[in-house]
Amino acid sequence: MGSPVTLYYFDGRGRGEVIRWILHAAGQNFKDERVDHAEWVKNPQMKTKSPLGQLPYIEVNGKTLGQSHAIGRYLARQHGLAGKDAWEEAEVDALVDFTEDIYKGWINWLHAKMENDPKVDDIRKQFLTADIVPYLQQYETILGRNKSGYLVGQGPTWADFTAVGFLDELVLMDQSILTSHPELQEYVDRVHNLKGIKEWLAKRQKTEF
Ligand SMILES: N[C@@H](CCC(=O)N[C@@H](CS)C(=O)NCC(=O)O)C(=O)O
Repeated sequence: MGSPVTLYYFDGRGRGEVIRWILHAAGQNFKDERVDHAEWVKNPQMKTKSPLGQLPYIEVNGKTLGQSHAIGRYLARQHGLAGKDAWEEAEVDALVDFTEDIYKGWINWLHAKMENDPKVDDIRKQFLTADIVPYLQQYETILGRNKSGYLVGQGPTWADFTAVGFLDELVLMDQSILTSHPELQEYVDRVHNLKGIKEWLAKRQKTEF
């Protein structure tokens, strides 16, 4: 069942959420330590304590590991959520990186919004009407080709958790975004209904991001 894990992240979904999904889907208990952002900014010791000066990081057996994708890969491998062989693992990594590329666009919009950037509406429009289009098409193509209902192999992997976590953010930006993508809506529902994820989503506190 893996060694006890403590996850340190801000009180939000962000880059911590995929780690939570992996652990919840795996049924592994963990300590979900929420770091107060104001405290993080004013207390430099908190940054020093983290392995790379950033969040998220995990603590396992007295050791710490940073970078959300390294953490995701490490945990997913332990729980059969990283692909069944080296090739599938590489495919999963490719899909995680693919989602990361467009997730950065979402972060760009979020920062513009939080900083009251006067260009925020243009950034949002460009992102929702242009930037995400080829990504949504690719997800549809891959799901259509793979037939299992998931992006890689015959079952869920953490590539699905990063993709659906991202699609969830899109829906929060524009509730009708998946209306013209019924296969993606079904995919999102399928992942949301996975054991462990479903229970987590039902009890998760609402946070801004
Ligand atoms: N590539 C890193 C990015 C980590 C990152 O940007 N963390 C942000 C929060 S999402 C952070 O720690 N910000 C506070 C700071 O840098 O002081 C990962 O995926 O973990």
